[in-house]
Amino acid sequence: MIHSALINVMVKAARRAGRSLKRDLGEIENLQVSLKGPANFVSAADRRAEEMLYDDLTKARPGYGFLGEEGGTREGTDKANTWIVDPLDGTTNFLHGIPQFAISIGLQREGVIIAGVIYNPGNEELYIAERGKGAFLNDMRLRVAGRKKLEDCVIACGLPHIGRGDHELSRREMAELQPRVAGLRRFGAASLDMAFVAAGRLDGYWERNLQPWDIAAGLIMVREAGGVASGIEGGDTALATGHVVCGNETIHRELVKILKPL
Ligand code: 2AM
Ligand code: CA
Ligand code: CA
Ligand code: CA
Repeated sequence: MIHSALINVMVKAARRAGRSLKRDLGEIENLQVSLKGPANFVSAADRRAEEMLYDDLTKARPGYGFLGEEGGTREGTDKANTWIVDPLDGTTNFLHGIPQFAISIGLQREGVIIAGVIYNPGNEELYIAERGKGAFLNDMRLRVAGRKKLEDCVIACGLPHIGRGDHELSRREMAELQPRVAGLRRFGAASLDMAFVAAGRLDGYWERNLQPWDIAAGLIMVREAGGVASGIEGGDTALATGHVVCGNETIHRELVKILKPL
């Protein structure tokens, strides 16, 4: 599979940052970990990976803006293009040695996400999407699952952390969904949840109170795999609101129907 020069830049950056995360994973005991807020951990691994991504992406595409979880906004001279980067999505998993974490890189052009790369360095699964060109997992073309009945579906969700989000709302969501699906899952890395939807491993996923870097790459991944990704109310508002729901067209519609009124 031959990808564009742009995708190659993103993949190369993701792989280098991935090697850094793997080195750090080997020594999690020695990593400096601090709290940004309740249950909101950040480690030297997150920061190191983000600086590598900033350096590589900025060197390859001088002038592009950069929005990263740890460093915030770094404006570029090119106002049309912005990298949206999570250097380590699933930090809590990472710090517990649970191999469900990823590097997530999205490229936003004139307000639209046009490319995404999600890379899990633990199992070397590399997800790629480019606008109009499809989504791929290690060069295999991806397609969302085809299940049409919620009762056959495995759906993933997010749960609010201590001190964040609406816990009562989350309980109502669970109470509605749990009895209607084949299985509910909570993996803890938003980018990979969306990549799993793109790959047809999960039939659907929803989560509230996310940030642009959690979902930028995931949104294009799901869409390029033929799925629908939206805000909870069904419009193209996920990046703006931080609430996301996705799946194939039917399951997405079913999820919105249940979640929107709650
Ligand atoms: P992170 O690991 O990059 O912080 C899982 O529910 C998602 O929420 C993950 O994508 C995770 O991204 C994010 N997350 C985890 N803990 C968080 C917290 N305390 N506050 C905000 N976001 C969090
Ligand atoms: Ca974080
Ligand atoms: Ca994240
Ligand atoms: Ca992160």
